[in-house]
Amino acid sequence: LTSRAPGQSNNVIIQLFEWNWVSVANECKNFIGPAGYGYVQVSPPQEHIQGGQWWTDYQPVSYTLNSKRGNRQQFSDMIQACHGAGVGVIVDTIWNHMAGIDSGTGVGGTCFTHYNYPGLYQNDNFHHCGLEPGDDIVNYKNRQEVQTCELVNLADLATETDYVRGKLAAYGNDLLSLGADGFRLDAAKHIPQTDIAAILGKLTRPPYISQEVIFGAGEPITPNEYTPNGDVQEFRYTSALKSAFEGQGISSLPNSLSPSNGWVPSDHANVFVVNHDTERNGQALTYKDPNNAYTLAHVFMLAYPFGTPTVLSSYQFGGNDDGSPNNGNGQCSGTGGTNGWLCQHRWPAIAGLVGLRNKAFGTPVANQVTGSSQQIAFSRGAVAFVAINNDGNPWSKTFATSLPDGSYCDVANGAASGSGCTGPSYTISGGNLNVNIPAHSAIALHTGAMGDK
Ligand code: LAG
Ligand code: CA
Repeated sequence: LTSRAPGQSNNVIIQLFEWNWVSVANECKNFIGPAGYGYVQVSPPQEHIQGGQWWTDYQPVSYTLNSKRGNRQQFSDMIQACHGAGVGVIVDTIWNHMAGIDSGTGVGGTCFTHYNYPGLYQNDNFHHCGLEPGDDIVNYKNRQEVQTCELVNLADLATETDYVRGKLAAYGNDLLSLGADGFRLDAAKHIPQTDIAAILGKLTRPPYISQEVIFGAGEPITPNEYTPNGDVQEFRYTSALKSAFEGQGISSLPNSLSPSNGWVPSDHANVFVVNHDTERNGQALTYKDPNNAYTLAHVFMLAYPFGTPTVLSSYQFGGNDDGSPNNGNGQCSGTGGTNGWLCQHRWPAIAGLVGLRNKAFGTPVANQVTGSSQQIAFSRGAVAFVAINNDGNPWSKTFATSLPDGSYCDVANGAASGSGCTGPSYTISGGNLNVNIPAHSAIALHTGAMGDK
């Protein structure tokens, strides 16, 4: 699948966190393709340590495609099924490290110790940075320490060596041979940018790349230095959404996206309201937040043109370590999830705004207005209009929209269906929308979802 690339329309990614391969394949066909999403990002497919926690997946023990999510055949079938539905597959790929535990047997039967993976890596293929105790990273202000010591005790690969680069590229090429379209490079900050570039240079074709480089104030390693390799995840976007929706105000969000802010530029930024780590560490809005802020933040992310957006689709959890429900079998029902799954990608406001984003692709923001600091509205060219009211009071106003006159379905609260709408509809007259927007809600209209077709 090469017709869709980030930077083109239909580029929204869904992170299907912990969904097994069979369930991803089904969901690509049943919903994701028809809804106009561009990609799914799937959990790491390589063999990993045993255990019930979700994070076992981030402790590789071999590059055999045997994981809790399924086997090689199921992984390959999933890619074909998603491609058949017009959806690309981005693979969460771990190039920085192997396991963190001292020894064990992987889910595919591979026996290993911390620095010995038979036939693959031995002691010399790892960094031993010499920091006491345990070689763990402590000081993020020290570049060499961050890249050659251990991230939470995970055995750190010597990515400067040809041997290790060859193994990592071979793994990447295996994924590509099965049709993978992109890689999310886990812990990219812990690998020098030039090491990643060297590994990418050994690939048989260039995949879409999204690198996890978490910005830290005062740290020497910056997200921007990784842009020569591809996209970089901009965690400052996640933080900005959280603080804006939780009090600072959403009316000034567009200012924080200006090119002068030092963030990864729009054409290299991969952004999200939340990912699987920030969902657990308090650094992002989550499905547990009150007042609809989580959903409204998605409306903003999808409507306002900045970066390549990823929508996390996850599951309800109590403890931070809880693995996925239902044996990893992702399940949705109608406009939501079932059996513990949340299926955020099906929520009307999120799926509806993906349609709006695709329709508005390439059009500029116009008619931007604010009310209180928690209210913002704007149109996209002459095809879409969005108003977000994160205030505790209603927002009553006549908005200029630039939309053609007619009746529109509100895709933040329903969808077009046949000749009508499943939710509210609004009339544009003389290009204007006269409306009373309730507290903590949004309205989204576009020419691809008219109510009087
Ligand atoms: C990532 N990005 O850089 C992932 O997004 C993140 O989810 C991964 O951590 C991390 N890097 C390593 O790939 C996750 C959990 C950690 C977990 C780790 C390895 O957030 O909590 O660590 O995966 O499984 C766990 C224990 C640690 C222990 C470590 C090694 O929580 O206490 O030291 O395993 O045994
Ligand atoms: Ca490293």
